[in-house]
Amino acid sequence: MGSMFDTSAEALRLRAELEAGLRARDACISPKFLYDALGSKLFEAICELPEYYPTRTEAAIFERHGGEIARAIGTGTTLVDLGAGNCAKAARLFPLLHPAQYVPVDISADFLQDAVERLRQRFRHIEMNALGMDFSGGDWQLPDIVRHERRLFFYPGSSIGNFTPDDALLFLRRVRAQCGADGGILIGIDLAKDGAVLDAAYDDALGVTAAFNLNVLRHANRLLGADFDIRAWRHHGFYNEREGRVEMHLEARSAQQVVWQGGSRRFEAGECIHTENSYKYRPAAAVGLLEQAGFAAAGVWTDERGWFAVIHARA
Ligand code: AVJ
Repeated sequence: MGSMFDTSAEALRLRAELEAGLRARDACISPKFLYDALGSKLFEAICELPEYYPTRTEAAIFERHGGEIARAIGTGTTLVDLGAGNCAKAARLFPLLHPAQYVPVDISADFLQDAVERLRQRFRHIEMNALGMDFSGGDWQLPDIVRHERRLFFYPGSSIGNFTPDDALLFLRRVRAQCGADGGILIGIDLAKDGAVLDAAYDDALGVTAAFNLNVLRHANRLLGADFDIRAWRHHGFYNEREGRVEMHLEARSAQQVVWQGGSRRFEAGECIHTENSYKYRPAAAVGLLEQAGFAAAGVWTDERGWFAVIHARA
């Protein structure tokens, strides 16, 4: 019989990436590893927190300007939902956008399948094709089942913030290249704001973000057969003003040796694993990034506090 690990090429690649990050002098784990089944649920819980404003603020923008946004885009698109998660954001747009095909894409494949199964019952007339895929690298491509006409890439929630600005540009160029005729992007981007608001949003009073961050070690234990002791690590989430980004780290509470299948690493007390960057943009910089990627920004909608922007750009 097979080993206890998934041996598909994709799984092997993910394990190699995870291991390389753990071996690096400045240890890091890509934020995509935050989203195993439990991680996706913890992120859903984060979105309910009073301190975590992005989801709520973005939803309010769609609530208030959805009609106008939908008129700018038009109906009958191929809606490609990048990082779809529970598909709730896209589902709220269905009654406005009436897409011809819905293509949710997420690295958390099982979580996504469950969500799409439920969605199919509610919207029987929309063709749906879920893709369990990692689109964080530079070489991803949509398969042929995705219609080519009028692709609208939906990238909400400021997930773009996980990329450095340079990588965000490469990512957006990749999206731009796959838009097809009359395509575009509808993207949600978190905006630069007061550091105290950001600090609270990424280090909440309940400790849900701490659990979300620490859970990446459980995921690593499962993927690599590692023996991270979760209790031996502490969550940090804060705004780094100089870099214009929120950072999440896990700090070793004590010196320890972590062992996994085929490797090990010693961490000193106080040593950190960098697990996430979340870049915050000024509106002009966000539009500039889209234009550099070859898009033409067609509409920018924000909330009254100017905390979050939804941007529609044509390919
Ligand atoms: C899903 C990447 C947009 O950066 O705000 C939430 C993830 N990390 N709390 C973000 C996250 C900590 C989130 N994104």
